[in-house]
Amino acid sequence: MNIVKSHANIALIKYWGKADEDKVLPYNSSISLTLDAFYTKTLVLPSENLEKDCFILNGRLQNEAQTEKVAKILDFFRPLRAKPHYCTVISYNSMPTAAGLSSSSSGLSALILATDLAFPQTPPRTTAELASLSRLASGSSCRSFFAPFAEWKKDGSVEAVDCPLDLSMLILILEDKEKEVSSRLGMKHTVQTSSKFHAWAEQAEQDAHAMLVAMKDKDFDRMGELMEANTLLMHETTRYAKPPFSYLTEETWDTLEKLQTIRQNEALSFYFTMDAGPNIKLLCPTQDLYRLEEKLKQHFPHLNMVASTSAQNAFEIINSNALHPHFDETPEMTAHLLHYHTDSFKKTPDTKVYKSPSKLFLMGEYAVTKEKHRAIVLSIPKYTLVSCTPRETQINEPHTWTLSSSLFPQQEAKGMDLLYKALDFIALELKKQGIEPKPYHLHLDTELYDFANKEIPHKLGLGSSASVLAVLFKALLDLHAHPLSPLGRFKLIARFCLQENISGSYADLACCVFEQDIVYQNFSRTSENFEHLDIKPYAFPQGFHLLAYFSKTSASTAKLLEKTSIPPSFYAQSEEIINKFLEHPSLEHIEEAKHLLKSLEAHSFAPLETEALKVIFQYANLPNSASKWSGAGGGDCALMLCQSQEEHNRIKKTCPYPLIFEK
Ligand code: 2P0
Repeated sequence: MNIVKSHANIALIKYWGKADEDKVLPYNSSISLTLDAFYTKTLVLPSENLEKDCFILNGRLQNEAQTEKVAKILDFFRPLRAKPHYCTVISYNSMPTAAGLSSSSSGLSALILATDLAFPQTPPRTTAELASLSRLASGSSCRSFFAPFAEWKKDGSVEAVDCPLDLSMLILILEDKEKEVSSRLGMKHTVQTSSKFHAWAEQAEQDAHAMLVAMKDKDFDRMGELMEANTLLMHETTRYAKPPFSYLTEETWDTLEKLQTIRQNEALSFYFTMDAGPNIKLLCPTQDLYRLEEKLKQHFPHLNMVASTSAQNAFEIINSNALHPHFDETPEMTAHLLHYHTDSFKKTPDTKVYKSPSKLFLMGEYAVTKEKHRAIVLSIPKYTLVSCTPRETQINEPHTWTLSSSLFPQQEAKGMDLLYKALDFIALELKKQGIEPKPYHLHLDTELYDFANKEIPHKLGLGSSASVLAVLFKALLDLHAHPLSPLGRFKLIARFCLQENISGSYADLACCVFEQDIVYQNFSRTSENFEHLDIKPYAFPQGFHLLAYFSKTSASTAKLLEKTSIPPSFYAQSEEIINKFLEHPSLEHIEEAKHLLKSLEAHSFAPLETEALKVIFQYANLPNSASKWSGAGGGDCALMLCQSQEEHNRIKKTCPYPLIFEK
C-alpha cells in the first residue's frame, strides 16, 4: 500500500481571484511556505468489488456531495473502462478541515499524488503536470508540490523558490469550525463585486516580485512587512464586496492588536498573516519558534497553538502494510474499523484489561542519555490501559490486531503509526517463538493526558510513549502465554525502539516496565547485548513528600535532546549529585540537580525553565522544600520534595498549576 503524505502551504503573498475560472489561472503570482506539521495522508485503493467510489475522511464516511468531488478527480486518472474502476479513498488531515488552515492545499495535492500512484502512466506524469491537475481542483494546492517555498505564477506554472532562510510558523487557532463562505465562493464574489479588487490584483503582483527580492536578500523583516501588508489588503477586498463579508472576526482583530504590543515590548521578531478564516499564522525564524510559542502561551492561555517548522520535502510516499485506523486494505475492513472508531469501544465479558504506570525523573536527566550514566526514575500510579477483546478475523483481513484509542482522532498519526509498527514487531517475535498470533481488538485508554481541553489534550509529560509500549507488549505477550520477566520485556521493547531509531536513554521505558522506582544505568548502543545496562530498585527515602505539578505545556523531549549540546563536565557532575543523594538524601541535592540542568540552557536553543515552571518554583520556595523540573524541561512537570508535612500542605493549597501526583 502506498500512502501519500503531502503538506499544506500558507501563502506569504496570497492568491485571491481567478483571471480564468476554467483553467484556474490567478490574477497575481502567489508565494508560499510549506508546513511540516500540517499535512494530509491519503490512500487510493481501486477495488473490483465496488459499485461506486467511497471516501473516508478522518475515519468518517463522507456524503455523496463530498464523494462526488473526489470522484471527479479520480476521473482524470482512471481510463474509462479500467478494471478495477471504483476506489476507496481514505484520507486523514492532521489539522481541522476547511477552517482556513489550508487543508485543501494538502488534501488535494495528496489526493492527486495518491491517485497517480493508483493509476500510473507510462511515461510517468511529471510533478509539474500533477501540480497543474491539482490546481484545477484547488488553486493553492499546486504550491504544495514544492517545499519549503513555492511560487505559483500568473501563467499557471509553479516552481520552488530558493531562499536560504530557515522559517517556521506558529498557528493561533481561534476557531476550528468549518467556514461559512468557501474560498472558492468568497473569491468569486470578490472578483465580481469588490471595488477594491483591481487595485488588489495589481498591488499583489508587485508584492510577489518584491517578496522574491526580499527572499533572495535573506531580509526576513522585509518579507514580514510585505506579508502583513498583503494579507490586510486581501481582507480589505472582501469588505468592499457587495454585499460585504469578512473572514476575520472581532477576536482576530483583538488578537492582532495584542500581538502588536507584544512585538513592541518583547525582543521577538514575528509577522502575521490570515487566510480565508479567522485564524492567525505567525511567521518567524525557526530558532525563535519555541520561545515565541512559550511567550504567547502566557499571553493567550486559552488559545490553541500549533508550532510548525517548514517542510523540507513537499511530499513523501509511505509504503506500509500496517493496518491503520485511517488506512486499511479492504472496504470491508474499513467498515469494521469505522465501527470501532465511531461507536465507542464496547467491552465484553472476555475483555481483559492491562495497565502500565508512568514515570517522573527525580534526577539524572540528559546525563543518562550517555552509556554508563544513571538516573533515578520514579514510578507514578497514573496509567496507560489496554483492553483486549478476542474477536473473529475478517475475510481478507491482513492483520491480526486492530487498535483503537480513546484519544482518537486527536492522537497524533505519527504516534499511532509507531504503535502499529510495535504490533508488527510483536507478531514477528511471537512467530519466531513458534506462537501464532491470535486476533484481538485492543483499545487504549490513558490517564497521561490533560483532558481540560477536549479538542487538543496535552501530554502531561509522564512518559506516555514508554508507558503505552510497556502495556502493549505486556498485554500481548500475556495473551499469548509468553510472559517474560520485566528485564526480558524491557530488552524486547528496547530492541524495537532501537530499530525505530527512537532517541533517549530508555530510562522512562525501564521504569514503566519494572513498575517501580528505579536507578537506571544506560547501556551501550554499539554492543548487541545491552552492555552496562543496570536497573536496580530504588527505595524512595522516608520522611520526604513528593508533589508533581503540570505546567500546562507539553514538551518534546526528543527535540530538546537533539537541540541541546551537553558539555563534557556535565556528566561527572550529574553522577556526583546522584551518588550524594543515594548516600544521604537531602533537599540540597534536588536544588543542585536543578541548577545543573539549568546550566544546559546556555547550550540549548529553547528555554528549559519555562515561565510556568518558574511560577511553580516560586510556590515551592519554602523552608524544608526543594523543587526542580522533571525530564528534559521546556514544559511538562515540576516536582517538589518537602520534608515537612506542613510545607507539603501549604504548597498543595497555593500552587496555581494542577497537582498530578503526590506521595
Ligand atoms: C492562498 N487562499 O493563497 C489564499 C489566501 C485563501 C486565502 O488559496 O477556488 O482553496 O479551490 O482555487 O485554493 C484558498 O483557495 O481555492 C486560497 P480554489 P483554494 O492560500
